[in-house]
Order: sequence, then C-alpha cells, then structure tokens
Amino acid sequence: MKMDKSSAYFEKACQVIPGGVNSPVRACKSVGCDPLFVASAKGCMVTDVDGNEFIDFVGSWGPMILGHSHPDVIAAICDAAPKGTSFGAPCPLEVELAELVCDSVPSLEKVRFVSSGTEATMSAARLARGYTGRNIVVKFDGCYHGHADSFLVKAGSGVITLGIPGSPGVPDDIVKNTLSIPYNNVEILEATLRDAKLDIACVIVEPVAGNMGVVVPELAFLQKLRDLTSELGIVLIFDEVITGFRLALGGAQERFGILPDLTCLGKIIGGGLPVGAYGGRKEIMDNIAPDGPVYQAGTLSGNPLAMAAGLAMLKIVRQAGFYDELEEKSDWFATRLAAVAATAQVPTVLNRIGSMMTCFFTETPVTDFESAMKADTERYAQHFRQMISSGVWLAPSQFEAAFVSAAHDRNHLKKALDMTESSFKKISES
Ligand code: KE4
Repeated sequence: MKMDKSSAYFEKACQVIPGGVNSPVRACKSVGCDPLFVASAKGCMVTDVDGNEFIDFVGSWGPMILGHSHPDVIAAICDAAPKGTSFGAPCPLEVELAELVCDSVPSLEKVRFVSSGTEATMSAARLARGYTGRNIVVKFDGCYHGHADSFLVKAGSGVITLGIPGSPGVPDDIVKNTLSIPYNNVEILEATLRDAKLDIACVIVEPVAGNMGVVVPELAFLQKLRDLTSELGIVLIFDEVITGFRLALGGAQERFGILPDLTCLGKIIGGGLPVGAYGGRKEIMDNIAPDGPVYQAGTLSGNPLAMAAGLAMLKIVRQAGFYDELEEKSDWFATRLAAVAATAQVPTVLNRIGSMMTCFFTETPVTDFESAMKADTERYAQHFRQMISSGVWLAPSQFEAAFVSAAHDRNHLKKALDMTESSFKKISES
C-alpha cells in the first residue's frame, strides 16, 4: 500500500506537533505502524492522502453515525457559515438544539453546551460537587471520561483504590478525591458507596463501557448503582459521550430504562463538529452560573456552525426506524463476524450492543477492566495491520469500539467480513 505522502506528512507533523498527532491514540503506536493522513471521507469510506480507500469502522470515534459528509449536515454547515462562525452571544440555533436534545434524552430538563466530551464530564463533576457540597468522585476501572485531571486515575493495586495519578502533572491532592473501583462488581460498589468515611459527591459511569473495548454492564449493576445513589443522595452521572444518540435516540438510559441525575454527551450531537453537553434535572442544573454559584464557561460554547451540524444530525436520527435499521444491520454483521472467528479457530470474544462492538483477542469473557487486559494486544495489532492493508479501517487499539453507521451497506460489510476471514486465517497460521 502506497504511504509516501502519509509518511512525509507524519515526518513534518512530528516536528511541530507532539507525536505528530493531536490526540495520542491516532499515532497508532499500540498497533505498530505509522498513522495514515486523511484527505477526505464520504459515507463509510475514508480516503488517505495517497489515494488509498478504506471502509471506516472508527467513524471519528463515534460521531459519524450517519457516515461522513452527510449531505444534510454539510448543507446545514454551508448555510450557517456565511452568517458568521462565532458570535459569543446566544443565537436561535442553540435553543433549537437544546430543545431537541432535551426532548430526545429522557432525564434531561436542561442542558448546557460545551466544546468537548472532556468539558462536559469535567463540568458535570464540578456541578455534582457544588450541588452536594461533597468532594469525592467515584469512577470505574477502564472507564474513560476525557482528560480532566480528576479523571486521569488508573486503578491501583487492590480492589478499592484511592486515585493515584494516571499521568505526570496531575498532583496527588487532585486525585485523592477520585476513587476508581471495578466495573460490573455490585459488592465492591455497595461497600464503597456505603462507606461512611467517604464524602462522595457523585459516581460517573459509562453506562456501556467503550474505552476498555466494549463492555456491556450487568443490568443489576446499573440498577444497583441507581438505587444506591438515590438512597445516599449521591449524584449519578451517565457519561453518554459515546452511547448518547448511539444506542437509542435517548442513549443507554432509554435502552436500559435507568435514568441518571446528570448526563454527559458529545460526539454525535455535534455532527462531527466540536460539541459536548451536560444536562439533567432543573433542580441540579439551576446551580450553574449565571443562575447558580457553580462556574462553567466557554468562548465557543453553542457555536453556530456546530449547532447547525448537530441539528441536521439529530433531525435524521429522530426519523422513524433509524435505530431499528441500524440495529438490524449491526446484528447481521456481528453474527457473521463471530462465525468467521469461530471458523478460523482464532480465540476471540465479541462484545456488542447496538452498533458498537469490540472483537477481543482472548478466550475468556470480557466483563471488566481486568478481563479486558487479558486480551492479546499483539494479535490485535497484527489484525489491525492486515485489515488496514486490505482496505478496512479499524480502531488502532484493542481497547476501543468499532462502529457501524447508517452509511455501511451490505457490500461494505460483506467485504469487511471477507477481509476479516483472511486476516484470521493468517493469524491462526502464524
Ligand atoms: P473528548 O474530550 O475527546 O471530546 O471526549 C472525552 C470522552 C468522554 N467520555 C467518553 C465515554 C469518551 O469516550 C470520550 C472520548 N473518547 C475517545 C475514544 N474512545 C476519543 C478519542 C481520542 O481520545 O482521540
């Protein structure tokens, strides 16, 4: 596969951008190759600067549920742009999108737009602390909520871990108020939340984990989480940056019928432009400045172009049958993917819900961070390299989700299955 131009861009990029990329996972370090530079993307296809074309299962890490460059989204951006790209003042598009988001997501009475998922989760945690007057944030091993200091905590040794810095530059006294405990473990969850020594402000959870690879929660775990946080006056935050408008119009909370106190959104709601959001009950949200004392702000929050793109995207996903069709297509694909793996005798575990899935190279069920870490990342890297060279773009990490979009048709999916079969054959022979 020709990569001259990508290589040249990467060399130049490394001179002026750390690691040559603006987000670490894009550097493809964990899959042992250099990144390809994208020239354009349309539908489910991505074209790199050397003219190579790929069937895309990354979808910009989730936003591209309609596929790339959807005509309605592009038209909305082109219509908004000549009217101005940023006002620093409220505009009608923000109200329209806020009304649509609140109408779509069951637990939302009010929503505040920001410019990334990180801003959304960071602000939601601050609001929970301000609203409860408590300090501790509980998260789960393997869940990722963006790069705000208090979330860069990795599980330390033992089962209940006081946060230890997950990155240099995050001072101990920031993370001492973050606890990371195992996902899907009801006993440890109850022991932690009932520990009277802990002044817990909130629990933040990915209602389906996407950042250790896809891990679907036991419904009893999520329900217990909801019951305990309600009983103990702890704010429950669903980080639906991935699952929002992905798993259903109302996200995981609609799919599972469990409503959080606050919800964080991102990715899909911006139609590919930088939008994040956090929202919830008026009683909590009215504590946010300027109505309340909890401060949060942003120059580009509610950006008119991003609002226009988000509105165009949401109007399409709200059309009758959108999620049924995506579910049917994703099920068709995942069923055959699992069969290909079984035939090739390559030990894999496929975790899927809706149109998000991860094929773990492991023999044991993946139900939490510990079991996810048993996956064979070398085998995944080999699979990634074989697939990219045969025109299928997967996430450059075993611990991410693959996404099916409305733009993938049966031919695209059949080609991906054929390429998977030949890749698994090579793996089983290696
Ligand atoms: P951003 O700040 O990257 O917009 O969103 C942070 C975030 C928050 N919550 C969840 C559940 C997320 O998945 C993310 C970001 N997701 C990663 C990939 N899984 C973004 C890719 C990247 O870091 O480049």
